[in-house]
Amino acid sequence: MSSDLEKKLAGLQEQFSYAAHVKFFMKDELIGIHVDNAMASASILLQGAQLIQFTPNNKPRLVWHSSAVTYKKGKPLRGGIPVCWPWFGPLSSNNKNIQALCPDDAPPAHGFARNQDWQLESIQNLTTGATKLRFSLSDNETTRRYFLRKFCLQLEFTIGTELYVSLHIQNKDEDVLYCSGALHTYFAIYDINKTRVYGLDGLSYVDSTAEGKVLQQQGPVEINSETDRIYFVEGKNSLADNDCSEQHIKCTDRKIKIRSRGSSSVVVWNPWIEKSRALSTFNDDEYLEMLCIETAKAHTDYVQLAPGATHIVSVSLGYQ
Ligand code: TA6
Repeated sequence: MSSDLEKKLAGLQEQFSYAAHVKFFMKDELIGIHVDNAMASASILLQGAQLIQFTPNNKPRLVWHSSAVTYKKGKPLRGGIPVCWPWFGPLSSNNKNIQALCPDDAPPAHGFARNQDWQLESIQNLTTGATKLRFSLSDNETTRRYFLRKFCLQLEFTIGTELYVSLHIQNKDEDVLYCSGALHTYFAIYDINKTRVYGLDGLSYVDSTAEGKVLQQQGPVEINSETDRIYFVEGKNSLADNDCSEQHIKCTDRKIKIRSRGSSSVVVWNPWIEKSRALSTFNDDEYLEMLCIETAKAHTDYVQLAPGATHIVSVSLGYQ
């Protein structure tokens, strides 16, 4: 454990000594916070403000991560809810306005937000028994290498019987900010061969495994090969209560409800057999127990923010 990390850990423990049901931890090169309250448990790393597990009390783990993950500074972790920002996927597959904001010739896949240390701003023990945490990331010397805009990201988690996550993206620059991204949630499922995703029937999707061909979903989504799709849910960009997109994952003994707001695109990903073998920090057979359903602003559903404006993307997930 390096002395800088020890000092940072001790500083956080002192700063947040008032908060109940939380404990800071160190895992290899990373610091995280573990929440264990009357409703659920969760673990969130400062790097990427990345939640790596969420388990409602007396229920199976809901948000999954690979048992092969390593906890190395600046290296993305495969699992939990990585925050993909300021672009989704390879920069080259994004709108030209987003590409124009990145001067670097080696842009990281899914942007830099998940590789940066975020600031833990606040912890609240709510009267409901849930725990609310807020993290922030603002532009800095490193981000300016990859992105020519001033910004402030705020990421809020409410750890209760359900998990609520909201990402606030604020343009702090004098020029328009273009970006894309996703809350790239990895769900723990019982068996991919017995899993169906409902709520996408009839929607168009871009099939990333078929050179971006646009197809239409017929019935529930079944996974029986590498699946990497961006579905488009029309007009779900406001935060109005009734204006959310909802999907369900059904798998033998489990039914998971996903409700997203401020997002008109949903990514469905499972690497299946061959890709699992090629992926780093991912075991060959782990495709059987995970499925990504991602609340996104991806492809043509990207964000255009006037100076000072904010866009909010949120998702709530839980067992039905
Ligand atoms: O969300 C689907 C996807 O874009 C896949 O194409 C695959 O690359 C996955 O994300 C994982 O990305 P990562 O950069 O974490 O390996």
